[in-house]
Amino acid sequence: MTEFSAESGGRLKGVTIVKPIVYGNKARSFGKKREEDGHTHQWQVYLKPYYDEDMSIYVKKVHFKLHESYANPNRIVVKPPYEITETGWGEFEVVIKIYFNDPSERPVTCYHILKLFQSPVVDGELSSSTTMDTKKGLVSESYEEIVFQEPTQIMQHYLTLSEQSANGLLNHDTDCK
Ligand code: SLL
Repeated sequence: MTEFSAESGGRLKGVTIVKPIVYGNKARSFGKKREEDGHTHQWQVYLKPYYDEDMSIYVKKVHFKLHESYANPNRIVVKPPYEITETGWGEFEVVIKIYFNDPSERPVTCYHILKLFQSPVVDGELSSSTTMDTKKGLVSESYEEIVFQEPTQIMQHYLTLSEQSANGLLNHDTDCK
């Protein structure tokens, strides 16, 4: 039995739940600079579960903050797929802020450098990878774990339900060795 005390704000003592996630972007070159706006690529930036679970059970919304050169840089996605498709010409940092269905759970922020061009140097970070695939185009992804320390009872319920919705491993380009 896990200890549950009202004094601790209804949090489950000693309970830790970890959710593996993947965030990143895909990009495809137009092969030329577009006349009207100078854009060169179409890209998608996204957040997805590492296992094929339904994140909407515990995620309320995902806020993608794009570069200020975009007309409306603050994009909110309230249901999966947590993804934004855009076109552009440059690389920049995307701020991905994840809000949870339990408002007492603080939002988690991830930072992703949107990649359009394959750089000649290999990524230094072990948790991220950039690959070039003839079918998928460029894919740049990071692996992360959201750690829920002493969640509330309702949050634990959401997190467990979401795990039960998982069908197994999704296909990922990040090699987490
Ligand atoms: C750079 N620091 O100079 C970066 C900025 C900005 C990217 C990249 C177009 C937006 C639009 C776009 O790709 N902005 O025109 O809607 O490389």
